[in-house]
Amino acid sequence: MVIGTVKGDLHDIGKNLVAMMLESAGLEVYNLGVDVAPDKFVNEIKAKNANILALSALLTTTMPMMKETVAAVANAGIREKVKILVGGAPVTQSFAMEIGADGYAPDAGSATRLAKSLL
Ligand code: B12
Repeated sequence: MVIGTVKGDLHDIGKNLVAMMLESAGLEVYNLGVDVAPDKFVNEIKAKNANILALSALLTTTMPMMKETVAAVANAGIREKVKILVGGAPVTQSFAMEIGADGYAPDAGSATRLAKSLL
């Protein structure tokens, strides 16, 4: 799994909790950090052959970057091979559906259950 906070956003406490929980649940997690551009996510998905992409955003102003990242994954022709999870305080289930993500979870515990159910 590849995880990161989207471009323009420097919040990482919640994202790191999600990464730690998923790692302790047995997933191989590549944490790209904060302020991650869409093409970097795409390159890492390809390089690591990841089947889950987890995106975090804490700012309403960076939520659109989640949509751009989903679009970049689709444009790279790898949308079918990766499940996309989104989260962060301003993110909702309906936003996740609107941008074409595969799932949303409100906290690290439910993110872990969701990721396992999608695999
Ligand atoms: C800590 C903090 C900061 C720190 C970040 C430090 C760090 N290393 O992360 C600092 C001081 C750097 C910061 C900066 C800013 N911040 Co700030 N920050 C916060 C604060 C107080 C807490 C966030 C946090 O860590 N919460 C604790 C963690 C555990 O919770 P969480 O992030 O929500 O994560 C959980 C879930 O959301 C979920 N989750 C998170 N990611 C993911 C991903 C996936 C895939 C899934 C499934 C789930 C998931 O699971 C996590 C664990 O349960 C919030 C207020 C708040 N109450 O949220 C404001 C807040 C997010 N910040 C805000 C703002 C405005 C800013 C600044 C713009 C301020 C400024 N003028 O400079 C800058 C932006 C910098 C940038 N470009 O990103 C606003 C955003 C408002 C908005 N509507 O967009 C908030 C809401 C404060 C406020 N009330 O105004 N901030």
